[in-house]
Amino acid sequence: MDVCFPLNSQSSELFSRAQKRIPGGVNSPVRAFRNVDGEPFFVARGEGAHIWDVDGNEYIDYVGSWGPAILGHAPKVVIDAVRVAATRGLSFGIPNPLEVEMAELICDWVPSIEKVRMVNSGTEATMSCIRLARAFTGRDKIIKFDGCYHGHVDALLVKAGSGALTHGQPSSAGVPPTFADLTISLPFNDVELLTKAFRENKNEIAAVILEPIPANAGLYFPGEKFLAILREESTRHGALLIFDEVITGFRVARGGAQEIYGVKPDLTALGKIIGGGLPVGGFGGRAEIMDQLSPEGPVYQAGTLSGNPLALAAGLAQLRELEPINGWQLLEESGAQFEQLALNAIKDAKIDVTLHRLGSLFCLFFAPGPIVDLASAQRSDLKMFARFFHACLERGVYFAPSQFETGFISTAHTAEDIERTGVVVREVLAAL
Ligand code: KE4
Repeated sequence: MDVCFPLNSQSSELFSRAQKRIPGGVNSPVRAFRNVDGEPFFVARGEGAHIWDVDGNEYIDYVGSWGPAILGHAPKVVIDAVRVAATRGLSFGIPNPLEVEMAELICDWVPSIEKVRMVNSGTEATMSCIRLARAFTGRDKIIKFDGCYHGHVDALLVKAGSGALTHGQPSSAGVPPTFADLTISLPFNDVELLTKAFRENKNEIAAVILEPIPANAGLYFPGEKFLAILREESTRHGALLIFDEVITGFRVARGGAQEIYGVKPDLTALGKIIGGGLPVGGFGGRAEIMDQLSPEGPVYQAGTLSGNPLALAAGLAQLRELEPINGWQLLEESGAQFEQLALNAIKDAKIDVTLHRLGSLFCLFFAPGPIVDLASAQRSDLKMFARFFHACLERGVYFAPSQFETGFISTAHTAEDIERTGVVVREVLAAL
């Protein structure tokens, strides 16, 4: 691939039109390139690990639609499944066989999930988990962690990560103080403050919700026993433990982060990968909790397009493809190749960069380590990150346009793609 200096006349023209009719010109804030003082390009198409913008510039894509594209863009198995499903009709609002197949696959791959309900986004999944936990426990308060992002749920837009953090609204306007007051946000990995919060809110905590591997303030990891302690403390205090595995689910392992760390949550939120690129979320857990949901129980939760046959056809095709190709092994090998190249480049660079990587997830913090929570992630040099981002983009490598996001490698990234990326990262870090 030649070094490309993005021509962006058509993207610019589209962006100025978009800004007239769409707030910020985008349908989701993270796409706005605000954190990197830039203007977004507009994508024309994607194939495998590559995307092309409307001006014909080609990029190796490490955003992958923020997680769903674990097989890369337009994988044949998914496209074929969607094509067949589409000829049968797009939506019925009637139970369809794919809903049963998806529920059985999720429960088989994630043993903590005895029953599951499909929704249309990760936000709907976490929102429903919160409502369910409050009903099941009869309590109102929620514990979350600074920098963890769980979608744009009122109850969880308190010190949130991802775009909320990127755009300086970790605690969003429009959330009534009475809602926010029911959410206690703590520093991730801080066991002392966790036990204190439980002590000071005795019998009032309905649930603890977290990304078991936080990926929305950059990528960092739970301390040695942190997840096990969360499990013990939640059980001790009669609170539910909710793992938001919208990013990690089916990516870091077939059974997600809970498989890696051997900790069973009471509820799990899912999304992204399970839709194969179409709008799907899901949430599940212990049957006695899930059976509180209408029409079985008193907790109402619904959706016109929940269990949509096209979206489930895409998600099932994608998930089922991962096993025969041993996708998780492929992702680990590509992740390790990227890590080695990046670490070598960092070693020779004259600036502080901390690389975190787990499987196909990675983040380059422009800050010295250790990075264990939001506060340490916020030490990053955002201007340096922005320069890094644009210099890589000019060389045909598209990383997430924010320091407070995570990179995604797919099974479609070839050794050559990653080799090329290593060369670009080395060149750019050396020039910063
Ligand atoms: P959605 O409602 O965007 O499908 O999912 C919300 C969500 C929930 N939980 C976790 C751990 C998530 O990462 C997300 C969404 N992730 C962001 C990117 N970090 C989506 C990108 C965007 O907001 O446009």
